[in-house]
Amino acid sequence: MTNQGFTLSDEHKMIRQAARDFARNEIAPIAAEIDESGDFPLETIKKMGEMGFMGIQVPEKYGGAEMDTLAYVLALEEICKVDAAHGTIMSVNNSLYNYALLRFGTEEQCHKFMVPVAMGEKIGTYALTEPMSGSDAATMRSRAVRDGDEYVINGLKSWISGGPVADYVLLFTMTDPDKKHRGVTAFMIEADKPGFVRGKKEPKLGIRGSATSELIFEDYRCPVENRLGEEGEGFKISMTVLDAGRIGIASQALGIAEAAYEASVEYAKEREAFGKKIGQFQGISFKLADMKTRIEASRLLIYQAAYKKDQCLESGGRFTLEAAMAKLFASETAMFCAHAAVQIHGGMGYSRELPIERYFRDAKITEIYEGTSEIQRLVIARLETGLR
Ligand code: COS
Repeated sequence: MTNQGFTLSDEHKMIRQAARDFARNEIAPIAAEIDESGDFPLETIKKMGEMGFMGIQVPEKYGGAEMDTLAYVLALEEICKVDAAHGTIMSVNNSLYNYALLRFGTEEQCHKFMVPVAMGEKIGTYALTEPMSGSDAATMRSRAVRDGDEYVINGLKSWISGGPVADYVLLFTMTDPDKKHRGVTAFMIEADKPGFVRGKKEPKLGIRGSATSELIFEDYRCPVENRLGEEGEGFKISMTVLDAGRIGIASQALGIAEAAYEASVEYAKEREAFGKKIGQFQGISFKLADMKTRIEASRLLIYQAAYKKDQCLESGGRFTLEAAMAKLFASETAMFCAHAAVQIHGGMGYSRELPIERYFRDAKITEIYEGTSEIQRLVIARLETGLR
Protein backbone atom coordinates (compact mmCIF):
# COMPACT_ATOMS: atom_id res chain seq x y z
CA MET A 1 0.00 0.00 0.00
CA THR A 2 1.38 3.41 -0.88
CA ASN A 3 0.02 6.92 -1.11
CA GLN A 4 -1.40 5.81 -4.43
CA GLY A 5 -3.69 3.38 -2.62
CA PHE A 6 -3.40 -0.19 -3.86
CA THR A 7 -1.14 0.67 -6.80
CA LEU A 8 2.53 -0.24 -6.63
CA SER A 9 5.05 2.39 -7.69
CA ASP A 10 7.48 1.68 -10.53
CA GLU A 11 10.23 1.29 -7.92
CA HIS A 12 8.19 -1.35 -6.08
CA LYS A 13 7.47 -3.22 -9.31
CA MET A 14 11.16 -3.10 -10.20
CA ILE A 15 12.40 -4.61 -6.95
CA ARG A 16 9.70 -7.27 -7.07
CA GLN A 17 10.72 -8.23 -10.61
CA ALA A 18 14.41 -8.22 -9.70
CA ALA A 19 13.74 -10.53 -6.73
CA ARG A 20 11.53 -12.78 -8.88
CA ASP A 21 14.23 -13.12 -11.55
CA PHE A 22 16.97 -13.67 -9.01
CA ALA A 23 14.96 -16.35 -7.21
CA ARG A 24 14.21 -18.21 -10.44
CA ASN A 25 17.71 -18.00 -11.87
CA GLU A 26 19.94 -18.28 -8.82
CA ILE A 27 17.94 -19.87 -6.01
CA ALA A 28 15.59 -22.34 -7.71
CA PRO A 29 18.46 -24.52 -8.98
CA ILE A 30 19.83 -25.07 -5.44
CA ALA A 31 16.66 -25.01 -3.31
CA ALA A 32 16.17 -28.79 -3.14
CA GLU A 33 19.92 -29.35 -2.70
CA ILE A 34 20.29 -27.11 0.38
CA ASP A 35 17.08 -28.57 1.82
CA GLU A 36 18.70 -31.99 1.55
CA SER A 37 22.18 -31.02 2.79
CA GLY A 38 21.22 -28.36 5.34
CA ASP A 39 24.15 -26.28 4.05
CA PHE A 40 23.92 -22.51 4.50
CA PRO A 41 23.84 -20.89 1.01
CA LEU A 42 26.64 -18.36 1.53
CA GLU A 43 27.28 -17.80 -2.18
CA THR A 44 23.70 -16.84 -3.09
CA ILE A 45 23.42 -14.68 0.03
CA LYS A 46 26.55 -12.78 -1.10
CA LYS A 47 24.92 -12.23 -4.50
CA MET A 48 21.71 -11.11 -2.80
CA GLY A 49 23.83 -8.56 -0.95
CA GLU A 50 25.20 -7.30 -4.26
CA MET A 51 21.61 -6.95 -5.52
CA GLY A 52 20.71 -4.86 -2.46
CA PHE A 53 18.40 -7.49 -0.93
CA MET A 54 20.30 -7.77 2.34
CA GLY A 55 19.85 -4.12 3.26
CA ILE A 56 16.68 -3.03 1.52
CA GLN A 57 15.77 -0.38 4.08
CA VAL A 58 19.30 0.52 5.05
CA PRO A 59 20.27 4.07 3.93
CA GLU A 60 22.61 4.27 0.97
CA LYS A 61 25.29 5.87 3.16
CA TYR A 62 25.45 2.51 5.01
CA GLY A 63 25.57 0.41 1.85
CA GLY A 64 21.85 -0.30 1.60
CA ALA A 65 19.12 0.20 -1.01
CA GLU A 66 17.26 2.83 1.07
CA MET A 67 13.77 1.65 0.15
CA ASP A 68 10.59 1.31 2.23
CA THR A 69 9.03 -1.64 4.03
CA LEU A 70 6.67 -2.40 1.15
CA ALA A 71 9.69 -2.85 -1.14
CA TYR A 72 11.16 -5.21 1.45
CA VAL A 73 8.05 -7.38 1.77
CA LEU A 74 7.56 -7.55 -2.00
CA ALA A 75 11.14 -8.76 -2.53
CA LEU A 76 11.02 -11.18 0.40
CA GLU A 77 7.77 -12.74 -0.81
CA GLU A 78 9.36 -13.49 -4.20
CA ILE A 79 12.44 -15.08 -2.64
CA CYS A 80 10.30 -17.21 -0.30
CA LYS A 81 8.05 -18.34 -3.13
CA VAL A 82 11.09 -20.17 -4.46
CA ASP A 83 12.93 -21.01 -1.24
CA ALA A 84 11.87 -20.16 2.30
CA ALA A 85 15.35 -20.95 3.69
CA HIS A 86 16.91 -18.07 1.73
CA GLY A 87 13.93 -16.02 2.93
CA THR A 88 14.70 -16.68 6.59
CA ILE A 89 18.28 -15.50 6.15
CA MET A 90 17.10 -12.40 4.29
CA SER A 91 14.43 -11.67 6.91
CA VAL A 92 16.71 -12.07 9.94
CA ASN A 93 19.43 -9.89 8.41
CA ASN A 94 17.05 -7.16 7.26
CA SER A 95 14.31 -6.90 9.81
CA LEU A 96 15.85 -8.20 13.02
CA TYR A 97 19.53 -7.33 12.67
CA ASN A 98 19.76 -4.23 10.45
CA TYR A 99 16.58 -2.73 11.83
CA ALA A 100 17.89 -2.99 15.41
CA LEU A 101 21.05 -1.10 14.45
CA LEU A 102 19.10 1.50 12.49
CA ARG A 103 16.75 2.14 15.40
CA PHE A 104 19.14 1.83 18.34
CA GLY A 105 22.72 1.81 17.05
CA THR A 106 25.27 4.62 17.23
CA GLU A 107 26.87 5.95 14.04
CA GLU A 108 30.00 3.89 14.80
CA GLN A 109 27.98 0.73 15.47
CA CYS A 110 26.07 1.15 12.20
CA HIS A 111 29.30 1.53 10.24
CA LYS A 112 31.02 -1.37 11.90
CA PHE A 113 28.19 -3.90 12.19
CA MET A 114 25.57 -2.96 9.61
CA VAL A 115 27.46 -1.93 6.46
CA PRO A 116 29.05 -5.35 5.76
CA VAL A 117 25.77 -7.15 6.49
CA ALA A 118 23.69 -4.81 4.30
CA MET A 119 26.16 -5.47 1.49
CA GLY A 120 25.95 -9.26 1.93
CA GLU A 121 29.62 -9.57 2.87
CA LYS A 122 28.90 -10.69 6.42
CA ILE A 123 26.04 -12.51 8.13
CA GLY A 124 24.24 -11.01 11.11
CA THR A 125 21.82 -12.69 13.46
CA TYR A 126 19.62 -12.18 16.53
CA ALA A 127 19.96 -14.20 19.73
CA LEU A 128 17.14 -14.01 22.27
CA THR A 129 15.95 -17.60 22.81
CA GLU A 130 17.49 -19.95 25.38
CA PRO A 131 16.68 -23.58 26.17
CA MET A 132 14.39 -22.52 29.05
CA SER A 133 13.30 -19.17 27.61
CA GLY A 134 11.24 -19.14 24.40
CA SER A 135 7.81 -17.48 24.47
CA ASP A 136 8.58 -16.20 27.99
CA ALA A 137 11.49 -14.25 26.61
CA ALA A 138 12.33 -12.32 29.80
CA THR A 139 13.34 -15.40 31.81
CA MET A 140 16.79 -15.79 30.27
CA ARG A 141 19.64 -17.28 32.31
CA SER A 142 22.64 -15.98 30.38
CA ARG A 143 24.51 -13.17 32.11
CA ALA A 144 26.71 -10.16 31.34
CA VAL A 145 28.76 -8.78 34.22
CA ARG A 146 30.47 -5.41 33.90
CA ASP A 147 34.25 -5.47 34.41
CA GLY A 148 35.80 -2.05 33.77
CA ASP A 149 35.29 -1.11 30.14
CA GLU A 150 34.02 -4.55 29.23
CA TYR A 151 31.22 -6.97 30.00
CA VAL A 152 31.98 -10.63 30.65
CA ILE A 153 29.28 -12.76 29.07
CA ASN A 154 28.41 -16.37 29.92
CA GLY A 155 25.50 -18.53 28.85
CA LEU A 156 23.80 -20.49 26.13
CA LYS A 157 21.52 -19.27 23.34
CA SER A 158 19.52 -21.76 21.31
CA TRP A 159 17.67 -21.91 17.99
CA ILE A 160 19.79 -19.17 16.47
CA SER A 161 19.15 -18.74 12.73
CA GLY A 162 22.46 -18.63 10.88
CA GLY A 163 24.24 -19.62 14.12
CA PRO A 164 26.71 -21.92 12.31
CA VAL A 165 28.01 -19.08 10.09
CA ALA A 166 27.05 -15.70 11.60
CA ASP A 167 29.82 -13.12 11.81
CA TYR A 168 27.93 -10.79 14.15
CA VAL A 169 25.22 -11.49 16.71
CA LEU A 170 22.74 -9.13 18.30
CA LEU A 171 22.66 -10.72 21.75
CA PHE A 172 20.13 -10.16 24.53
CA THR A 173 21.34 -11.13 27.98
CA MET A 174 20.76 -10.29 31.65
CA THR A 175 22.85 -7.61 33.30
CA ASP A 176 20.58 -7.36 36.37
CA PRO A 177 18.43 -10.47 37.01
CA ASP A 178 16.62 -8.83 39.97
CA LYS A 179 15.02 -6.34 37.59
CA LYS A 180 13.54 -9.13 35.45
CA HIS A 181 12.76 -7.83 31.91
CA ARG A 182 14.16 -4.44 32.88
CA GLY A 183 17.49 -6.13 33.58
CA VAL A 184 18.03 -7.30 29.98
CA THR A 185 20.74 -5.59 27.90
CA ALA A 186 21.58 -5.87 24.18
CA PHE A 187 25.12 -6.36 22.84
CA MET A 188 26.75 -6.60 19.42
CA ILE A 189 28.90 -9.72 19.42
CA GLU A 190 31.83 -10.48 17.12
CA ALA A 191 32.06 -14.18 16.34
CA ASP A 192 35.81 -14.17 15.77
CA LYS A 193 36.60 -13.21 19.39
CA PRO A 194 37.62 -15.66 22.15
CA GLY A 195 34.77 -17.04 24.24
CA PHE A 196 32.34 -17.30 21.33
CA VAL A 197 31.60 -20.94 20.56
CA ARG A 198 29.17 -22.37 18.02
CA GLY A 199 27.18 -25.19 19.59
CA LYS A 200 25.11 -28.07 18.27
CA LYS A 201 23.45 -27.59 14.88
CA GLU A 202 19.72 -28.32 15.04
CA PRO A 203 18.36 -31.09 12.83
CA LYS A 204 15.13 -29.51 11.56
CA LEU A 205 11.87 -30.31 9.77
CA GLY A 206 12.05 -27.39 7.32
CA ILE A 207 13.99 -24.27 6.22
CA ARG A 208 16.97 -26.59 6.47
CA GLY A 209 19.33 -24.41 4.40
CA SER A 210 18.94 -21.62 6.93
CA ALA A 211 21.12 -23.55 9.34
CA THR A 212 20.30 -23.08 13.02
CA SER A 213 22.49 -23.73 16.05
CA GLU A 214 23.20 -23.04 19.68
CA LEU A 215 25.66 -20.29 20.58
CA ILE A 216 27.76 -20.62 23.71
CA PHE A 217 29.41 -17.74 25.54
CA GLU A 218 32.35 -18.64 27.76
CA ASP A 219 33.80 -15.55 29.45
CA TYR A 220 33.30 -13.64 26.19
CA ARG A 221 34.53 -10.08 26.74
CA CYS A 222 32.40 -7.44 25.05
CA PRO A 223 33.64 -3.83 25.06
CA VAL A 224 31.19 -1.26 26.43
CA GLU A 225 31.08 0.48 23.03
CA ASN A 226 29.45 -2.65 21.58
CA ARG A 227 26.46 -2.39 23.93
CA LEU A 228 23.31 -1.51 21.95
CA GLY A 229 21.29 1.04 23.89
CA GLU A 230 21.55 1.48 27.62
CA GLU A 231 21.72 -1.19 30.31
CA GLY A 232 18.21 -2.53 30.95
CA GLU A 233 16.82 -1.45 27.56
CA GLY A 234 17.40 -4.84 25.94
CA PHE A 235 13.93 -6.33 26.39
CA LYS A 236 12.24 -3.34 24.79
CA ILE A 237 14.76 -3.41 21.95
CA SER A 238 14.14 -7.13 21.44
CA MET A 239 10.35 -6.62 21.29
CA THR A 240 10.52 -3.54 19.07
CA VAL A 241 12.72 -5.39 16.63
CA LEU A 242 10.53 -8.51 16.72
CA ASP A 243 7.58 -6.40 15.57
CA ALA A 244 9.55 -5.70 12.39
CA GLY A 245 10.69 -9.31 12.16
CA ARG A 246 7.09 -10.51 12.29
CA ILE A 247 6.25 -8.56 9.14
CA GLY A 248 9.14 -10.37 7.45
CA ILE A 249 7.91 -13.79 8.60
CA ALA A 250 4.41 -12.93 7.42
CA SER A 251 5.86 -12.18 3.97
CA GLN A 252 7.78 -15.42 4.05
CA ALA A 253 4.56 -17.26 4.87
CA LEU A 254 2.80 -15.47 2.00
CA GLY A 255 5.51 -16.59 -0.42
CA ILE A 256 5.21 -20.22 0.68
CA ALA A 257 1.39 -20.07 0.48
CA GLU A 258 1.52 -18.67 -3.04
CA ALA A 259 3.98 -21.30 -4.23
CA ALA A 260 1.72 -24.04 -2.86
CA TYR A 261 -1.35 -22.41 -4.40
CA GLU A 262 0.11 -21.85 -7.87
CA ALA A 263 1.38 -25.43 -8.08
CA SER A 264 -2.06 -26.65 -7.00
CA VAL A 265 -3.89 -24.64 -9.66
CA GLU A 266 -1.63 -26.06 -12.37
CA TYR A 267 -2.06 -29.60 -11.10
CA ALA A 268 -5.85 -29.23 -10.80
CA LYS A 269 -5.98 -28.15 -14.44
CA GLU A 270 -3.86 -31.06 -15.68
CA ARG A 271 -4.60 -34.09 -13.55
CA GLU A 272 -7.64 -36.13 -14.51
CA ALA A 273 -9.75 -38.53 -12.49
CA PHE A 274 -13.12 -40.10 -13.21
CA GLY A 275 -13.05 -38.57 -16.71
CA LYS A 276 -12.61 -34.95 -15.55
CA LYS A 277 -9.89 -32.51 -14.58
CA ILE A 278 -9.64 -32.76 -10.81
CA GLY A 279 -10.17 -28.98 -10.58
CA GLN A 280 -13.72 -29.62 -11.81
CA PHE A 281 -14.55 -31.38 -8.56
CA GLN A 282 -15.75 -29.11 -5.76
CA GLY A 283 -13.59 -31.08 -3.34
CA ILE A 284 -10.59 -29.53 -5.12
CA SER A 285 -11.97 -26.25 -6.50
CA PHE A 286 -13.30 -25.09 -3.12
CA LYS A 287 -9.88 -25.73 -1.61
CA LEU A 288 -8.35 -23.51 -4.31
CA ALA A 289 -10.93 -20.80 -3.64
CA ASP A 290 -10.17 -20.83 0.09
CA MET A 291 -6.41 -20.78 -0.56
CA LYS A 292 -6.67 -17.79 -2.90
CA THR A 293 -8.92 -15.84 -0.55
CA ARG A 294 -6.66 -16.37 2.45
CA ILE A 295 -3.59 -15.45 0.39
CA GLU A 296 -5.08 -12.13 -0.67
CA ALA A 297 -6.28 -11.39 2.88
CA SER A 298 -2.75 -12.10 4.15
CA ARG A 299 -1.30 -9.78 1.54
CA LEU A 300 -3.55 -6.92 2.66
CA LEU A 301 -2.63 -7.44 6.32
CA ILE A 302 1.07 -7.47 5.40
CA TYR A 303 0.84 -4.33 3.26
CA GLN A 304 -1.08 -2.61 6.07
CA ALA A 305 1.61 -3.59 8.59
CA ALA A 306 4.37 -2.42 6.21
CA TYR A 307 2.63 0.91 5.72
CA LYS A 308 2.09 1.37 9.46
CA LYS A 309 5.72 0.52 10.18
CA ASP A 310 6.96 3.24 7.83
CA GLN A 311 4.55 5.74 9.37
CA CYS A 312 5.88 4.81 12.82
CA LEU A 313 9.44 5.45 11.71
CA GLU A 314 8.42 9.10 11.42
CA SER A 315 5.96 9.28 14.33
CA GLY A 316 7.86 7.00 16.73
CA GLY A 317 4.68 4.97 17.40
CA ARG A 318 4.26 1.20 17.47
CA PHE A 319 2.98 -1.23 14.83
CA THR A 320 2.81 -4.20 17.20
CA LEU A 321 -0.87 -4.94 16.50
CA GLU A 322 -0.59 -4.80 12.71
CA ALA A 323 2.57 -6.94 12.69
CA ALA A 324 1.04 -9.57 14.99
CA MET A 325 -2.16 -9.81 12.92
CA ALA A 326 -0.20 -10.10 9.67
CA LYS A 327 2.06 -12.82 11.06
CA LEU A 328 -0.76 -14.75 12.69
CA PHE A 329 -2.97 -14.80 9.61
CA ALA A 330 -0.25 -15.28 6.99
CA SER A 331 1.48 -18.11 8.86
CA GLU A 332 -1.76 -19.99 9.36
CA THR A 333 -2.52 -19.36 5.68
CA ALA A 334 0.85 -20.84 4.70
CA MET A 335 0.09 -23.96 6.71
CA PHE A 336 -3.46 -24.15 5.33
CA CYS A 337 -2.25 -23.79 1.73
CA ALA A 338 0.67 -26.20 2.08
CA HIS A 339 -1.62 -28.79 3.67
CA ALA A 340 -4.20 -28.37 0.89
CA ALA A 341 -1.48 -28.52 -1.78
CA VAL A 342 -0.22 -31.87 -0.53
CA GLN A 343 -3.78 -33.18 -0.50
CA ILE A 344 -4.54 -31.89 -4.01
CA HIS A 345 -1.34 -33.48 -5.36
CA GLY A 346 -2.07 -36.75 -3.57
CA GLY A 347 0.89 -39.14 -3.68
CA MET A 348 2.90 -36.66 -5.75
CA GLY A 349 2.44 -34.09 -2.97
CA TYR A 350 4.03 -36.54 -0.56
CA SER A 351 6.92 -37.36 -2.86
CA ARG A 352 10.28 -35.60 -2.65
CA GLU A 353 10.26 -35.42 -6.46
CA LEU A 354 8.17 -32.24 -6.21
CA PRO A 355 8.72 -29.23 -3.91
CA ILE A 356 5.19 -29.53 -2.43
CA GLU A 357 6.30 -31.53 0.60
CA ARG A 358 9.07 -28.95 1.16
CA TYR A 359 6.48 -26.15 1.23
CA PHE A 360 4.58 -28.19 3.83
CA ARG A 361 7.68 -28.65 6.00
CA ASP A 362 8.84 -25.03 5.53
CA ALA A 363 5.42 -23.54 6.31
CA LYS A 364 5.28 -24.93 9.85
CA ILE A 365 8.05 -22.79 11.30
CA THR A 366 6.20 -19.59 10.40
CA GLU A 367 3.63 -20.49 13.08
CA ILE A 368 6.43 -20.92 15.63
CA TYR A 369 9.40 -18.59 15.30
CA GLU A 370 9.48 -14.86 16.06
CA GLY A 371 6.48 -15.52 18.31
CA THR A 372 4.14 -18.51 18.08
CA SER A 373 0.55 -18.11 16.86
CA GLU A 374 -0.46 -18.31 20.52
CA ILE A 375 1.83 -15.37 21.37
CA GLN A 376 0.44 -13.35 18.43
CA ARG A 377 -3.12 -13.99 19.72
CA LEU A 378 -2.03 -12.97 23.22
CA VAL A 379 -0.44 -9.76 21.91
CA ILE A 380 -3.49 -8.87 19.79
CA ALA A 381 -5.99 -9.63 22.55
CA ARG A 382 -4.01 -7.71 25.20
CA LEU A 383 -3.75 -4.66 22.94
CA GLU A 384 -7.43 -4.76 22.04
CA THR A 385 -8.89 -5.42 25.49
CA GLY A 386 -6.25 -3.87 27.71
CA LEU A 387 -6.62 -6.99 29.89
CA ARG A 388 -3.74 -9.22 31.00
N1 COS B 1 7.44 -3.00 21.52
C1 COS B 1 8.02 -2.24 22.51
N2 COS B 1 7.95 -2.56 23.81
C2 COS B 1 7.28 -3.67 24.14
C3 COS B 1 6.67 -4.51 23.19
C4 COS B 1 6.77 -4.13 21.84
N3 COS B 1 6.22 -4.88 20.89
N4 COS B 1 6.08 -5.54 23.83
C5 COS B 1 6.31 -5.38 25.14
N5 COS B 1 7.03 -4.24 25.33
C6 COS B 1 7.48 -3.69 26.59
C7 COS B 1 6.27 -3.36 27.47
O1 COS B 1 5.80 -2.06 27.20
C8 COS B 1 6.84 -3.49 28.86
O2 COS B 1 7.54 -2.30 29.17
P1 COS B 1 7.77 -1.74 30.68
O3 COS B 1 9.07 -2.27 31.11
O4 COS B 1 7.79 -0.26 30.53
O5 COS B 1 6.64 -2.26 31.52
C9 COS B 1 7.87 -4.59 28.70
O6 COS B 1 8.19 -4.67 27.31
C10 COS B 1 7.36 -5.93 29.15
O7 COS B 1 6.17 -6.21 28.45
P2 COS B 1 5.12 -7.29 28.96
O8 COS B 1 4.81 -7.04 30.39
O9 COS B 1 4.00 -7.33 28.00
O10 COS B 1 6.00 -8.62 28.89
P3 COS B 1 5.62 -10.13 29.09
O11 COS B 1 6.72 -10.75 29.85
O12 COS B 1 4.21 -10.28 29.55
O13 COS B 1 5.79 -10.75 27.61
C11 COS B 1 5.31 -11.21 25.34
C12 COS B 1 5.30 -10.20 26.49
C13 COS B 1 4.77 -12.56 25.74
C14 COS B 1 4.44 -10.59 24.29
C15 COS B 1 6.77 -11.33 24.85
O14 COS B 1 7.57 -11.99 25.81
C16 COS B 1 6.89 -12.07 23.52
O15 COS B 1 6.67 -11.51 22.46
N6 COS B 1 7.28 -13.35 23.59
C17 COS B 1 7.61 -14.11 22.39
C18 COS B 1 9.07 -14.02 22.15
C19 COS B 1 9.42 -14.44 20.77
O16 COS B 1 8.82 -14.01 19.80
N7 COS B 1 10.45 -15.27 20.69
C20 COS B 1 10.97 -15.69 19.45
C21 COS B 1 12.36 -15.23 19.38
S1 COS B 1 12.99 -15.03 17.79
S2 COS B 1 12.83 -16.74 16.95
